[in-house]
Amino acid sequence: MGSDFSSTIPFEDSRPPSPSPTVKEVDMLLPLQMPARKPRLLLVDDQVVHIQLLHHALGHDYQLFMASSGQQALKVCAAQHPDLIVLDLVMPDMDGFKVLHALKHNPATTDIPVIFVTGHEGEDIETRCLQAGAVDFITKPVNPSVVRARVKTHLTLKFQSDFLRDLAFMDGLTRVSNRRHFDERLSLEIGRAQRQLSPLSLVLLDVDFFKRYNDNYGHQAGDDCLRQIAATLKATLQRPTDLVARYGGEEFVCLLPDTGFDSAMRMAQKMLEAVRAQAITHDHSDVDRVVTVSLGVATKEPSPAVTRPNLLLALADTQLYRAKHMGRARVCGDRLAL
Ligand code: GH3
Ligand code: MG
Ligand code: MG
Repeated sequence: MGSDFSSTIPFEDSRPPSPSPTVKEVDMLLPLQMPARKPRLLLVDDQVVHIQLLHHALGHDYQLFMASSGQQALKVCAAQHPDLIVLDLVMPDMDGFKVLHALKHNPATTDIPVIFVTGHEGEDIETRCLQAGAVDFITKPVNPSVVRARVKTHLTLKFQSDFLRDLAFMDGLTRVSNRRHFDERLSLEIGRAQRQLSPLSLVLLDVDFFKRYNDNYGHQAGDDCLRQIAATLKATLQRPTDLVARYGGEEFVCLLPDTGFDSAMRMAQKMLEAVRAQAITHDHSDVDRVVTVSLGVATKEPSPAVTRPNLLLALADTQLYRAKHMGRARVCGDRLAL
């Protein structure tokens, strides 16, 4: 089964966009969502002999991490972010229930599936395990084929639900975030900027003379162009907290946490140049022979003042309008008045 997890087939984007996938199509898509890396498992048991047994059953197909106490399990979890945990129920000091409780109450670990392993049998204990939030229950002595099969099933379910969640936040054409994801992140980041007194910037970007591009090169070429621009913007932004989203039509928006006005203006200029450097021919643009973009920057400077997301967006929009009005293929920006 190792090979099941070791390859992913690139997802081909075919136009025109189809309506929501059917159940059959989703079934066909989901098995492809296994990560290219080996899935990561955390094995927790206070008895070395049991860890060795599990290691023997699972070591070939997975990257394994081990812990011999509840406390250690929580530490390894925080450091290694396993995809699934096989957890002994009976341990001294901190038993499996306490570990599970701690995992479920931490947003960073609450989605990690946990399979309990115990020497106790019976409906009561099984019910308690499942009610506590475990996804499954295995009894000792552990049968290697059973543990392999259950681990594989629950990993598959985990990766499928991760994939569906990502899909709900992704723009189908360009594969960057969609408007919904952007709106959620913007509210979160505004709150964070207020609390931490850090700056926050937005860059709104619109393709110049894109209607003429479509009219002359066709809708398919227009779509390809949008995909290329999205990829370029993503490559230009390098901080993991930066977000590129398709705002709608031929407009994109970039969210830059912890970024002041001068840095945001520099980033916007870099994006302008990166898109131009793609050299996508556009013989019908009035500003250049290649596809260009206009950009509007808005910055919320560090302040505890409450800012509505729409205010920041409206300022970026006004600046984008100015950039268009001043001749396109340029950056305009302003700080939000507090
Ligand atoms: P400006 O420089 O003032 O921004 O002019 P423009 O032509 O880019 O702006 P306008 O708003 O007049 O036209 C935008 C065009 O973008 C119209 C529409 O055909 C095209 N467009 C919007 N969404 C998509 C898309 O998903 N795919 C393609 N191929 N084109 C799109
Ligand atoms: Mg537009
Ligand atoms: Mg446009």
